[in-house]
Parts: sequence; structure tokens; C-alpha cells
Amino acid sequence: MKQFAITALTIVLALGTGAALAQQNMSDMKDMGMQKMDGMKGMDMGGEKATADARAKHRGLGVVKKLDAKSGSVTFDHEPVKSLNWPAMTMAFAVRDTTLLDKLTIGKKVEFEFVKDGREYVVTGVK
Ligand SMILES: [Cu+2]
Repeated sequence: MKQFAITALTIVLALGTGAALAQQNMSDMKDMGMQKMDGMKGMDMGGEKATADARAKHRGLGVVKKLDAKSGSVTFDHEPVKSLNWPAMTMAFAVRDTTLLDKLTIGKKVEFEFVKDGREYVVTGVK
């Protein structure tokens, strides 16, 4: 009987840990999608120039899922991005150069360039 209780407790603990891990993974993905990575937050002392110098360009290949010209954003279902260790996923990017939006239509597969700017990922070029 005692053995049974211990086994049951072990199962409960294992399930609990699994659920917590799953939740952790989900919130990680959500953070990426919502562009809430705060990596640059503590680096304000150098001002805008220091931030700009630190910008590395990344390349992605993705299908346009959603376009919002008003808020300046595009959602890509993108393939893995090696330079950032990203798996394939669907996420939103900011678009500040509105001429880029003309090159994007829903369902189109494009090669795009982007930078991390503060807490946002900003598309800087579309092919
Ligand atoms: Cu992504």
C-alpha cells in the first residue's frame, strides 16, 4: 500500500514537472511572437548610435501570413533562422519602411532581411 502511494506521488510529480516545462516552452514562443525580448533594455546608456552599431542583419525565408499597414507589421511563417537559433515559426515583425509593404502579399514566399531593434524585430529588406 505504501509502495502504491509513493508510485502515485511520483507520477503526480512527473506530470506536474512536464506541465510546467510545457508552459515554459509556450511562454518562450509567445515572447518571441510578441517581440518582448528585453535584451537591449539595459543598454540605453550608449544612446541610439550604440544600439544601431550593434544591429546585426539576419536573413529569413517565409510566407506572408498577415499584413497590417496601419500598425506597420507583417507576420511571417518563417523557416529556421540559424543566426538567431530560431526554429521555424509564425511571428510578427515590424515594418517601418512602408515601401516594403508593397512587395508583400498574403501567401507570398519571400526572402527578407531584418534587424533586432530594442524589443522589436524590424524588416529592413524584402526580395
Ligand atoms: Cu521567429
